[in-house]
Amino acid sequence: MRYFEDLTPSTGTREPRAWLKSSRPRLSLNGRWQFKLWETVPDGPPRPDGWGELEVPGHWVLQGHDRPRYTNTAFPFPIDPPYTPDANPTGDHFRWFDLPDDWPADGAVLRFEGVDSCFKVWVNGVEAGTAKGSRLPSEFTVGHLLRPGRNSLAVRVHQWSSGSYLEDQDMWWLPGIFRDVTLLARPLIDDVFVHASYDHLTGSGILRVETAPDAVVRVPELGIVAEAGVPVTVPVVEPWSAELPRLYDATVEVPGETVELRIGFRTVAMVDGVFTANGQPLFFRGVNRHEHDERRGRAMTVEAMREDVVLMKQHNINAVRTAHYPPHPAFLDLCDELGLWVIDECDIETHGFIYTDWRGNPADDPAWAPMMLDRMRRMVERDKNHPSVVIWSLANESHRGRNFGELAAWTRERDPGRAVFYERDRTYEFSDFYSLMYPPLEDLEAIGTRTEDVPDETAEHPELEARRRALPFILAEYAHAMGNGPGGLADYQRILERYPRLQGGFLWEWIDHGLLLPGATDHVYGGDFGEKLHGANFCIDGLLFPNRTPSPGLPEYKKVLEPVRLAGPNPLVVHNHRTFSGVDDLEFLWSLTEDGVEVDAGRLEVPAVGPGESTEIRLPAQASALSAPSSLERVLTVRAVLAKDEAWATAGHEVAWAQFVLDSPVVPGVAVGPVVDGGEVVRVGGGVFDRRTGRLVRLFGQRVDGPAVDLWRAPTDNDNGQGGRNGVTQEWRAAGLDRLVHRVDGFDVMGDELVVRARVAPEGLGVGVRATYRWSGEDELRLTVDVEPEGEWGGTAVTPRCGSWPRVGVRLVLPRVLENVRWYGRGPGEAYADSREAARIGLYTRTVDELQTPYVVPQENGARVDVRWAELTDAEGKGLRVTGAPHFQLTARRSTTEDLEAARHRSDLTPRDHIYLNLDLAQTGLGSASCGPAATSDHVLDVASYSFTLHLRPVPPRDPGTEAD
Ligand code: IPT
Repeated sequence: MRYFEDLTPSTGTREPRAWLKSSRPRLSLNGRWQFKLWETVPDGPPRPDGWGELEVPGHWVLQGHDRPRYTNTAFPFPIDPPYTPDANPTGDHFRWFDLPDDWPADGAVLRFEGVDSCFKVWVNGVEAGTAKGSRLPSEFTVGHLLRPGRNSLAVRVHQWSSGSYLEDQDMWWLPGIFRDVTLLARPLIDDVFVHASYDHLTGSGILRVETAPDAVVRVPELGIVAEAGVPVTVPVVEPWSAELPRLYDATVEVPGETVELRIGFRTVAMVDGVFTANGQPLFFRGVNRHEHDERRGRAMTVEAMREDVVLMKQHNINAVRTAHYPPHPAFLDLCDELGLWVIDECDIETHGFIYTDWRGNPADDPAWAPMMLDRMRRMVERDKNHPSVVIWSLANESHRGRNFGELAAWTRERDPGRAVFYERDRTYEFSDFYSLMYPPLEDLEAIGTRTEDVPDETAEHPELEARRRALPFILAEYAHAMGNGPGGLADYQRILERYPRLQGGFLWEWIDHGLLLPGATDHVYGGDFGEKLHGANFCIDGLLFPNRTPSPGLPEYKKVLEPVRLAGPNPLVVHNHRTFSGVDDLEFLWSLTEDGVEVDAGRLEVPAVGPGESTEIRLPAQASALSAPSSLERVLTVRAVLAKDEAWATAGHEVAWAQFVLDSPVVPGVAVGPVVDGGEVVRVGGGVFDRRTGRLVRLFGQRVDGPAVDLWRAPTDNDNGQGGRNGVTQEWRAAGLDRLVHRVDGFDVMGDELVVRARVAPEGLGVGVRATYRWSGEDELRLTVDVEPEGEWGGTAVTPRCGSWPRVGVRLVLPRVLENVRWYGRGPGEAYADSREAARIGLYTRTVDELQTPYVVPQENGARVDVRWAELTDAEGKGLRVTGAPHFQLTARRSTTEDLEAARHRSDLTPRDHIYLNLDLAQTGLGSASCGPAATSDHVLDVASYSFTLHLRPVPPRDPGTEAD
């Protein structure tokens, strides 16, 4: 059998061990290599001759050779384990390197941090070994193959191997040497296993370092000089936690080699069904993180890794699941240093066997146990010294299988100091946690109260069922952040925080996997190359856009996760939701605004508030003054910001905030003047109406068109549901909301009012809405719109049921020059019914282009909610002000909803010559039905009668003396 198809994990590799920072010589072999791609596996060893070049680490498919491929669950080859197709792209890599003159004569190790998916190595033409396991290190003993001076290194990488059957994660298939390659002088200290525990009752720590027998362990700061293997008690030590990531520098030394370590003292334990660290129950505010860089794929730079950790910390995230494979080891160093709890997940996922109904699933076939155990060992051995890693995850989405029993048993024996996790075996027999993905809120609530239904798998096994029911719960994945979304984060958080059994969750997922191929400006996703089998844009589901800028889901998550909560206004209650630290790192600031303009501000004295505690503070009189009546809205904002610089943010960085509307004045009315009937056109309060269409054609001297009732939006990925199945879009389309036709039924001057009656209804169906527009005004316009459904929206034997609308409001077409938007309402970012926690009341200025959220796949976006008023003006400051009575939602763009709906990539959107302004009473929330539940009923816009009022006023040109703001 060919080595890339057999079930041998590797040949010629060394025993797995920790990733160590050693004083012994090392030579990086990263850089430009020679490269040749074969369509099938070639015969004979690589012979570089007229080859091209390739950057290592890197994926050849992102450097102009072949193409990347995205499937979600499906294997992109026939399921016939362990065999691969003839078309097995194979990349031959070759380079020369010079061995430094002072290279020690006692041997060398060649280390690969990650090669996807199977490779063979030759040093100076002699085979050194083979390995599989893409996201895990392999080391080969090569000293005997080296010669002084110039040496050659050849690596043959096969895209497909038996290992591929274990690597069916929902991500791009990206072959290549994608992590570092290093030549190491043979280690004298082969391995180090640090055991550093913390006793929260006494405040002491115990350090024991298993390593080379004659080694000396030193922790200078603690005055420790100890022998290997001998436990040392430290009477007083500062523990490590994600909140206070205290690390102690240490060394392990033998003659000729020093290894540098950073030690964190901490103890994790399961206490009465609760997972604890240093004696306290843990609560994960987590994300699932794939390694992704829009140009480099999974060949991550340390800078990008640091950016990820810093961004997580800045957004109140305290935990990461390394979905679904061990990350580059430097990432875990950053988690130790900056403070994140880590679930380290093994490089195992056999998801594609759903298509054989799990027949042949490697996880349940003993023949595959060595391959699986090899992966588990390589992960645990590599990462065992990271205090941040508190849970080992056996795999993702690989169904139930006996091999997991073996992995769990080995792991528990090797490292009793951590917990073991596996989600997809519904007995949870091998897991220390109960877990699910994407449950609806009701299910989560039932789990919180331990009243969940018995899974089929444990129904006949009372002991297993009793064990399962006693387990703490982790929400492994939820809130699918695909496209515009997720919605419902606040609802999930409320439940997660309510029940001690629920120890937090991990949102899916950190970053969009959009790829920018050389020279391209649009991100590609599945199907862009005409592949027949692909996962479309299902991997564009992150809180970050592919270029690592936050998408609106990230600030929303940050707000919902706040570790300090502010309630009030007076007294202001400060709740400390942290586990280990007080609030003395924070400064509390208040600000009073009138219609968004600050009129007073100050600092609050907050006494010490211990973890889990709260305190009440009386606000200074001027912060909550309600005395002088004002025609402006007064809002108090309280913010908790970092008092001093932290490693992950500078002083002033906001951690938490709250707003309190102190008084909302009544919106002043509009003066009413006569309606001037001019035959074909009718004039009311600065507006000119066309009798035939019932529409406003001129407004304060500008050409406009509309406003017309609008019920449609460009469906979001979450509207569409998973694979277009369980979404609302289908229902909305079936009811024809995407093909509404307008007809004017009445155009009547009634006293001082112009009343336009219209019917808005879909082609081909009998349902519709009656829309009544009532216009009045003198220099300004007042519009009241009544919308009333008629017909069988509830469905009949022959027509579909439609229970909700995407939006209810009006659409108005404006001249393109009105591109400057200033509004007072929630912002600065977009918000929707179930994703509006992060939007705060304020005065904001953006251009129409800046109001767009650049989703990789265009869809509804950019709504601003609770808008009291908004102005759209031209370069001179002249334009239009819309005021709600009291509020409305604002969406403005240069493309129509229909353009947005048709576009598959951002470059498909060509700006039109107008601005399309949607003024809505409401929209349906977002939900996360692209993988999970849709928006809950309280966030859904039911089919019903609605009425709303808007005022339109001219904005005069700016006085040239005043500056634009
Ligand atoms: C779940 C997978 O674990 C994850 O990799 C990703 O595919 C996610 O879904 C959706 O993007 S599996 C699903 C069947 C719950």
